[in-house]
Formats: sequence, structure tokens, C-alpha cells
Amino acid sequence: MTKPIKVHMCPAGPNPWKVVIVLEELGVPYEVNSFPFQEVKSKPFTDLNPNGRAPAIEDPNTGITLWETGAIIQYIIEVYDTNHVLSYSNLKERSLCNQYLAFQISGQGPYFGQAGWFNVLHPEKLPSAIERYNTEIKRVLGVLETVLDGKKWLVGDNITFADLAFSTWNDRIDSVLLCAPEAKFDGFPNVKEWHERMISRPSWKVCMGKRSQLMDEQGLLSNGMPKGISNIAEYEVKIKADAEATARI
Ligand SMILES: N[C@@H](CCC(=O)N[C@@H](CS)C(=O)NCC(=O)O)C(=O)O
Repeated sequence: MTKPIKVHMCPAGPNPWKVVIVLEELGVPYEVNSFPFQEVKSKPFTDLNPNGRAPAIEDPNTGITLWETGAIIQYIIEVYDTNHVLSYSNLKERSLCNQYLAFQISGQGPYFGQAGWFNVLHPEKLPSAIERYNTEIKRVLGVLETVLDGKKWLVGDNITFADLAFSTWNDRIDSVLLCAPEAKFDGFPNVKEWHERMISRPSWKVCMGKRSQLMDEQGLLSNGMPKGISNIAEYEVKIKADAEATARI
């Protein structure tokens, strides 16, 4: 019998949920070790991932420990998707899925992350940096919009791990760009419909339910803000105060 894969994560960020949603879709047993974001760059987590970024997994079935979501997802697919529920067996489709996963981990995740950093978390507002990353979000969405024209999924006729890999960052666009949730895909109707197809699946609902529960345990609201902070202006004041307090240490 398959033993549960341990997923080490801070629940706030989008990256760990890329892995969990793939496990959920495949019905692979897993258990979550949730820890606060402030501990991501310290032991014991850095013993698993010296790069200090979440998630990392430990698979007791193979004795393998892995970090970096792209590598983790490819591993899960290779070991646990032998029936090709979220993948294909043909060389062409397999290569295309890997291509889109590579685009997600290099072109979507880091750029959306930097947009979030400069729009929300960085205590100084730097218009040129904000402009650069906001433009890049729209550019990446434009690429996906073109690829999805006349198609339900990125590769072939079925949902794959490549589609799911984009879902968690795309879902955050409103909190990254500070726009209304209903406006986050404005100008990108194919991407909007594709995203809605993914978030209407049971796996998405399970992941987001777990995320809310884990966030709640850490005193965080599901939008990532600490409890007691009700809007972005209050959050910005807190981020600035925390940055000044850290600078004084
Ligand atoms: N390329 C990494 C990115 C992982 C990542 O950045 N995770 C965030 C949480 S969602 C993190 O741990 N950030 C820590 C930091 O920024 O120091 C992956 O795909 O696994």
C-alpha cells in the first residue's frame, strides 16, 4: 500500500498548492506539514531544502526527498501517474507538457511573484519595477490566451499537470495586481474560461479548504493578511513598520 507523501509547506503561498492539487487529482495519499513562513529559511526545513523555499516533499515509498515544484510534479507524474490520468504516453504530448511546465516555473511563477513583491510587500513603491512586472503578467497571460484559442486545455484534449501548474498563481492575480477579483482576466477570455474549468473541479475545492484551515491555524486570513488587518492600506502600514523594526535589529 502507498504510504502518504509528506508535503512540507507554508500555506500562504501559491507554490505548495501546485503540488497538492496534482496529488489530489491523482488520489495519491499525502500529509501536510504546515509551518510559518518566517521559518522557511531556517532549520529544520533547510535540511530538506537548502534553498529555503516551500514546498519540499519526502516520499517514504521511494526514500526520495525533493524540492522545486517543477521537479516534484514531474516526479509525482512519473511514479504515480502510470495510467496517464494527468499526462500522456506519447513523446510529442509528453514533451509539450514539459514545455508548459517549464514556462510556468520560469515565466509565470517568478514574474507573478515579483509583481506581488513590488505591488504589495516591498515597503518602498518603485513605479518602474511595478510597471515592469505588471506588464509581464499581462504578457504571460497574452501568451496563454493565444495558446488556448479554440482549446480547452494546453496539450491535447485532456487536462494535464501542465494546466494545473498555472492555476494557483493565476488565481492570485487580483491580489498581486491589486485589482477586483472579477477583473483579473479582463482581456483574456480564453484564460478566464480555462481557469474556471480548473477551479470548478473537486481537487481545487479540497485544496482551498485545506489552505483556509491551515491559514486559520497560523492566525492568517485566506487572503494572506494577518487577522486584524482588514485592508491593503493597513497591511502596507504593518509591512513598513515590520521592515523598519527589522532594520533596527
Ligand atoms: N521555484 C520554487 C519557488 C518556491 C517558492 O518561492 N516558494 C515560496 C512560498 S510559495 C517561498 O518559499 N518563498 C520563500 C522566500 O521568498 O524566501 C518552486 O517552484 O518550488
